[in-house]
Amino acid sequence: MNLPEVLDQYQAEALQAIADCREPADLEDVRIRFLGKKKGRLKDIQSQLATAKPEERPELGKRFNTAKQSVESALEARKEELAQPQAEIVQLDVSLPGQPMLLGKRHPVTRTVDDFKDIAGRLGFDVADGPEVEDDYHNFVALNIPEDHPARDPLDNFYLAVANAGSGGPWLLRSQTSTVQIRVMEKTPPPVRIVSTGRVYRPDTVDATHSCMFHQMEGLYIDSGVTMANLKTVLKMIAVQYLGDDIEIRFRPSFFPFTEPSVEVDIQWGDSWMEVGGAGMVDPNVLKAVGYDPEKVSGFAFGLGIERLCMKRYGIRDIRLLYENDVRFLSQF
Ligand code: FA5
Repeated sequence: MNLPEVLDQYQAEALQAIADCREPADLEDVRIRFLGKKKGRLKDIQSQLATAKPEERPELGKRFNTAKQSVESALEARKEELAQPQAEIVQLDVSLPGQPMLLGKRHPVTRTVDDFKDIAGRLGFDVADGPEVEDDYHNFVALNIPEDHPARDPLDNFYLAVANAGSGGPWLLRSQTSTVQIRVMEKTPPPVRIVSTGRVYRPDTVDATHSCMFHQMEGLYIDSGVTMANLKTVLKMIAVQYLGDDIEIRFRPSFFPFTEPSVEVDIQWGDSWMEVGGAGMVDPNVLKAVGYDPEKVSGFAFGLGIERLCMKRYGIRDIRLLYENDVRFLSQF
């Protein structure tokens, strides 16, 4: 056998012997047999190396080192393997109490959404749903928002790259839940009494009270003889049920293209006020767009910002805390 063959055989036999070891003590025997300084097999090979031709020696030297290293690392690896199961057996004490399972909780925004649905349900509102990817018609046109209105500006909306593809576009991530008013009225004759909660998207500059994604609850009540007094009463009842009897709520005259008259709704926020929603009497043009007769029915609509109401209830001063996914913060609620 020439030297490379001897090395191959040496390596193969050593690796097999290592794999066969069942105890750390067996491993030590194998180490002595193959690597031992005095009588180890390596010793023999080393002496053969000395007699090799000088020009073959560097190559053979390399081969020798590789074989030696592979045996050494196999020994080391097997040593760790053999140590492990034993350690596990020693560590496993079946009488110890188990690790407590961490139970998840509902996110405060989810809780607020659920609370609002409950409150609205008790006031006689059904729950409706609508898509987050909307077409231009439901987000703007049917809501009486004309082509040149600033609310349609590409800088104020997340238009989608599929704009104009297929029918119905341009498409965008809805900027308000008012879209659901239209979707419900399109397929339901009056009377209608619904709320709809969900995510909306706007490229607003993020600060303590603004996020690019937030939630709204839309409300819509259409029947004969619905008045602004009904709207104010319903909003006050929702605020009191969610925030308590002593909540101060204020209505400010405002403008929305789809309501006339329109108001903005504020709640007490420290020494000042926080805007939490918009509302008003549904504009006759909107009623006409869905085929209702504005001479026969009237109604109110409102859109509340869920996060801001949640922040008021739980004393959260910055909306960003709700979306940082910090379990230490979220587990407090
Ligand atoms: C609207 O979105 C109207 N659709 C509301 C409405 C519905 C009016 C029905 C009339 C009839 P506005 O843009 O003001 O209105 O938003 C309503 C509420 O959403 C705000 O009062 C605020 O509470 C919340 N909101 C608006 N922008 C943000 C934002 N970037 N981050 C968090 N909350 C926001």
